[in-house]
Amino acid sequence: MATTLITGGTVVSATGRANADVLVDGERIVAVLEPGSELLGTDLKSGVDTVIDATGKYVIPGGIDAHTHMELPFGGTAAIDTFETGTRAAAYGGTTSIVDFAVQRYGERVQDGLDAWHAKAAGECAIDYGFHQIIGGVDADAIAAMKTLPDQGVTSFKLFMAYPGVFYSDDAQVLKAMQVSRDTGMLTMMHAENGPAIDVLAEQLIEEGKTDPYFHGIARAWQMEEEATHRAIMLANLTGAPLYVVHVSAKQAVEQLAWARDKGQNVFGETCPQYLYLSLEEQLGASSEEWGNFEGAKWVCSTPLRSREEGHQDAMWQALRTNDLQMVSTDHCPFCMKDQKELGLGDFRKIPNGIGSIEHRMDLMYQGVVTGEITLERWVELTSTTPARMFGMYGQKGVIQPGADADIVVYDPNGHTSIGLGKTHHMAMDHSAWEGYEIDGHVDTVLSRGKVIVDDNAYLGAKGDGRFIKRGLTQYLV
Ligand code: DUC
Ligand code: ZN
Ligand code: ZN
Ligand code: ZN
Repeated sequence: MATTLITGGTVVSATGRANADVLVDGERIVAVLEPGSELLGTDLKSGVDTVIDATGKYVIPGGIDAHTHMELPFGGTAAIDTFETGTRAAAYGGTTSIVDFAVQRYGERVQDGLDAWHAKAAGECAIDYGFHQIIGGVDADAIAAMKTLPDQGVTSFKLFMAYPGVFYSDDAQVLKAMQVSRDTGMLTMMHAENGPAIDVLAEQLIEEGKTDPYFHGIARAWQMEEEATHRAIMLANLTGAPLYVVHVSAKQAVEQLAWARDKGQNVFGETCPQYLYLSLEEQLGASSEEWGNFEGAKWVCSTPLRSREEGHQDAMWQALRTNDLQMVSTDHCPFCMKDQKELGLGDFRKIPNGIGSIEHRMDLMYQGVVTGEITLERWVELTSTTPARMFGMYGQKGVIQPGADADIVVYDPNGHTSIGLGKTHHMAMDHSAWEGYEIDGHVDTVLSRGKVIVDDNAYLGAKGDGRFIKRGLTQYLV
């Protein structure tokens, strides 16, 4: 097996940093050594196949994006990144594992949805991948099928309190699914927004002629997120289900999570880069020659962007510091403006919801280190270590230690990354939600299970490198 020594760098973990060399043999890390260590009396460097010089750079466990939607069917179209394009873009950005959402839609069988996702991903991925299961209809068949998922390495499922007629579960269905979560140890992931109420508000706005993308965020008011988050917490409390709330964006929703956690309930939450950096005010002001006011459609996602004046973005950073939110995922759900987002010209309700960020999550969160929002160690924790623990992969993923998969990123704090079309954009969308963002850091080298797949902006991997990750139960509860 080929051996690689990553030498001279600062190895960063969730709990500290140290100058150390990392020795890789085949697909695994075999040693983390004091710099200049010898093996059988000789300098290690002379005995290995490849030496990667990481002097002056950070050596971190590869990023884990636990919330992605390759090819998600939505609003009469489908997310534009395939597993091939989406995972390659992830690799460029220092993400070496994803957990994508297999979809069961109304009227379909759960197992068929999961099988379809395996078929889409197998042989296509640049990096390792796991699945959560979206449950689109909680009935007796679905409940029986859900109980078989942990043995298949799918240890979490997602319900939607939003999107009536598409993915929506009512409270009765949520309750029944949470009972399965309690009985099996599977994590209940919740899209917490009051969908039926949002749909009424949206319809009223359209009737008033308020059709621009900005009104998407007005209809999806923070009260709709706070209320649904509270309801999910109480149903989880009643049933004893462990709860993970996805894409938290409202400061009031964080307050709900903090309240439940303070009482000792097993409640967790993630936010996404868009809720840390982008705002409703910027969406209102967005305009371009090509699209006019419709330019704001590029930022239509759910939960929506929130008002900066109301302080939601500051509250998200604060929650990441205080651990009221535990991790950052992208909710990568990319749609082009042309032919996709433009379906909602004249009616914001028809804009496919989603932002593509899989390539930029590690950089965008590193910028939070540069600006002093989070520490270097917290960066690693939020983007890799906690996702691994939360979703039952820790030890294999999320850490640099002997025995772990050699998923490693060499990150250059003195490098620079300019985000935008024609620059770092390897996702399939025809625009970037992050156009013009400048990052004071750079992903230099990416190893996936010991293989260098990105080096100096060059992709050296191949589709099919990535394997399915059979996940265990969340490691937060045991
Ligand atoms: N939110 C999005 O922005 N896109 C897909 C689904 C979702 O909940
Ligand atoms: Zn969602
Ligand atoms: Zn999502
Ligand atoms: Zn560089």
